Amino acid sequence: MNPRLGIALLGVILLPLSHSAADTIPINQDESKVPSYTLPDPLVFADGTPVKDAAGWTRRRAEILELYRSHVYGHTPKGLPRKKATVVSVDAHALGGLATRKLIRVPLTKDAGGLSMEMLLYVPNGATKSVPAFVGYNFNGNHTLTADPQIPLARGWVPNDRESDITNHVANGHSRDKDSSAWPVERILSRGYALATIYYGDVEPDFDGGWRQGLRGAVAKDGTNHVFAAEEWGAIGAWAWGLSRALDHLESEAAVDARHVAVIGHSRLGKTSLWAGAQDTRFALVIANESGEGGAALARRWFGETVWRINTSFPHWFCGRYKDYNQNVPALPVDQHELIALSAPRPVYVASAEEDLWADPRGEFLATKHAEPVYQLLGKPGLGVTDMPPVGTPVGGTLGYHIRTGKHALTAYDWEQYLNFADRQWKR
Ligand code: GTR
Repeated sequence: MNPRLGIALLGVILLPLSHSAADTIPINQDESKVPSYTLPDPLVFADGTPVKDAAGWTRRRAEILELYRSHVYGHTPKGLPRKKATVVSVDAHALGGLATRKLIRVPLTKDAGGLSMEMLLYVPNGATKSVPAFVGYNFNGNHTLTADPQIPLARGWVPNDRESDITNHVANGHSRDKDSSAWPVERILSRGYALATIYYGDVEPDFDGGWRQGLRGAVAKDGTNHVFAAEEWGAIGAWAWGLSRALDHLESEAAVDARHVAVIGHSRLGKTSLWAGAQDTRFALVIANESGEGGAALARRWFGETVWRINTSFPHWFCGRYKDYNQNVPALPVDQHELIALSAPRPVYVASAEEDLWADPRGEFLATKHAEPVYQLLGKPGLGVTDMPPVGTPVGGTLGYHIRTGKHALTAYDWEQYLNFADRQWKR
């Protein structure tokens, strides 16, 4: 048979199949089934010329950042209002005197009484100079980190089956200190770091349509009638912008060394910390805890969550254009090693958990590894290992990585590695 005719016939036969595959891209969790794939090279410009030096990387970096804006997370609108934050309360003897606790209201919109986020800041007492800090969103409200009754309950929407609007959080199980295992506050403080955290729902409630109650709705010219164009920002973009506003305030806190602020996030909030670190180079260190698909995991590796699946479950996280790649991931002009590389030469730590197959631990390791050439070009060691380390064996130079035992969570073990990593990077 004429080979062209053969291919045409095959196309006719496969067309209905590939059409029905549109809603059934299977989830693979079998390493032996992962097909080979080719990653875009962060050190080759779109026109095919190689990046040769740091100046070249600056230009290539701008190119990759633009691709991420146009195809993955969307563009952050220009000229968004930035208003000074207000310190609402100060307790110089928080946590039995270990720290000073501040509650800070950070406005997100122009109008007084408009949308704002509430930041909880702990600074260790007794430091002789300003201290480095971690900043990151929490999932269920600032009040869930510690038992401190002075911390106001989260306002507005909090996830309860991730869709309802709840006013009585405590009655709904969002009790004080329920997330304390994810936030070893006293340990962080006793290691000499400040900790700033914000409830992510303050910026945008996390469901499809949540933007109407959040930042993206508040700043759209046509408000809640807005229809998003394909390259406009999604929720991850809005959350990332909020982290930069948190850093704006930290720059005004004399007790905080704002040149040494690490941005940290778990899971969807790890995707957010990577995107925040990529866009805002003031973040001196970036941590993505089990950030998975759309975070540190390679999109082209068919393992765990897929582009199609994440766009279907969480259509609001990314820009509209990202959906174009649901059935055609190889056409994506970027892959996630390049998201990590956008933070170079600043240190980035990626972490996985052994049982968190959904997030593709090996894909998270490989993305970190494939970001390394950019670090090396800039004179930094990068990851410094060839193979994925065994469970419970943190590795790294400017790029850090570990896989620990257990499930999808942010744990004291993870924090211990982040504290050690920050100590090493900042020679403490
Ligand atoms: C999952 C989602 C992941 C990850 C996780 C989380 O359902 O598929 O991409 O973000 O949620 O944020 O906990």
